[in-house]
Amino acid sequence: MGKKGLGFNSKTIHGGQEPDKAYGAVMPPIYQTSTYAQTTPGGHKGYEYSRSGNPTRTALERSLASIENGKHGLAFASGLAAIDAVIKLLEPGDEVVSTNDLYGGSYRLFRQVFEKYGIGFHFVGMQNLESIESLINEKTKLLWVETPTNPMMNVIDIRAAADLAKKHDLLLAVDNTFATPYLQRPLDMGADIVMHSATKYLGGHSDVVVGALVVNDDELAEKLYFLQNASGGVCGPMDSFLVLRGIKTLHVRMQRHCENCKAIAEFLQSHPGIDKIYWPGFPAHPNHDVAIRQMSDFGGMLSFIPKGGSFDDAVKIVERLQVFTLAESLGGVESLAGHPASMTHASIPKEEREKSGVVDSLIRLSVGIEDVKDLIEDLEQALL
Ligand code: P1T
Repeated sequence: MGKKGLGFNSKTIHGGQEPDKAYGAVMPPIYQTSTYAQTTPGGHKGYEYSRSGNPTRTALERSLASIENGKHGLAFASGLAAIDAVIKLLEPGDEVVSTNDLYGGSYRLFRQVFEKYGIGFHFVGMQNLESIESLINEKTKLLWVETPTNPMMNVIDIRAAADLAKKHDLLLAVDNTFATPYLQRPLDMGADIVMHSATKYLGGHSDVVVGALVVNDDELAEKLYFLQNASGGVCGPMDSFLVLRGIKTLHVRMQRHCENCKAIAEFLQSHPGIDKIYWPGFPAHPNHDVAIRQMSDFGGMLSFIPKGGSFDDAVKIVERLQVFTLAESLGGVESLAGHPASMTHASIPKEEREKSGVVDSLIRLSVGIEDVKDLIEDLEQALL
């Protein structure tokens, strides 16, 4: 049947991949080179300079396109470099409507970098389509959706957002970092651009910082490729190799992340020291139905608020954890705990942050793939 009709679990391993042409290496070699010999000016074998293209990066870009069911993949130096390229598609005077609950670094890039260049941003709770639509005007060019959101775990209906984008002739970009294509494939649901911090689940081992975009449209791909090369925030060959290697186990890791996270969500729900838990797998989660419709499971992330709920209470809990590491980032094999108000979301003004629920006592967990009993025991002792 060839490689065309492969299922997702086979695509993570084979999608877009071929043995290396030079010696048949099964794993893509790390072409650690900045440049390529030419026989005559312009006489090269497809690569001339590693900002414009590198065979290891191409291997990653093909894999990314394959797992997201897209035509074109682009790999960047970080998730933020990938977002930067998307916003550079716009012109001064254009506007973006974005989720109000999103990674603090994305918010900082929008507000503190691109607003200076005359691009306007509106932030809104996107669970309600009317609230998105009320912000759309003739200047609006892009909907920026993160789902599930970081860190409040809201789930946004991608198909509904795609319908809205089509109706108003807007681009729809979906940050698929939390879900990964194992759980949801936004291009299949009508998105124009899917974005990743590949630093997280795609890399999967907390050893690399990489970003990704995947699109179907040839013209859009051409524009993004131009920006990738012209601005230069490209993914290096070693990092490309690491993410490719990570992707090969994405499906088995995600399965365990989801299982462990569910067990921890249920443990926290039964714990008397917990006030609120944000995890889309609970039937009481306000977007549970959308999550069931568009995701194949609920992922490895959750957030919670301990009873008492002060900044200091939350800090004491995360300091007591021993198997969970207190650290920024997520999506690695090891479990991490974070305190968004002082860490990942500190660049969002307190007033803004609290409007979307990111209060001082919120704790975020990236549940790893360790023995879940060890994770639960760790939380038990930290919550005392
Ligand atoms: O860190 P970088 O690879 O540049 O990706 C930025 C980014 C974009 N989108 C989402 C949803 C993210 O979570 C991130 C990075 N987030 C963290 C570092 C964090 O701890 O939340």
